[in-house]
Amino acid sequence: MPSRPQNAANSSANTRPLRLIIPMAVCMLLAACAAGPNGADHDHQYDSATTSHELTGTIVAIDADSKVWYVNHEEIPGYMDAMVMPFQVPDDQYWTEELSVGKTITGTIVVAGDDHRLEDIEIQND
Ligand SMILES: [Cu+2]
Repeated sequence: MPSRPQNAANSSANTRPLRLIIPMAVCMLLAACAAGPNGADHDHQYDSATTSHELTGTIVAIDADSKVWYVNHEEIPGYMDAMVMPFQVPDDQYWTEELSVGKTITGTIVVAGDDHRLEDIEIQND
């Protein structure tokens, strides 16, 4: 007579590891916004490709948060057609009370590679 195997009536805790396998779907593909280097020093090496040109234009918009002027500049003969272009103007000395849309400005556009800036700015009082 074969003895029946004793049923495991053993009610001891059937401890199944309750592993919550959370898929780490952390998609960190947030492309770094290629915003300009805010507050970073301009320590570029301005090489011989740097050019500078006198510029006259009219301020058509001002973005105080980004410290940007949009300037509708006249043609720069042999270099650039007349156009509206943004200029980063980080220097507080140019953010005066006389700064406003519609003002005529003169300055020197300095171009080095992808970088361009405005120097020796004068806001005309006309
Ligand atoms: Cu331009």
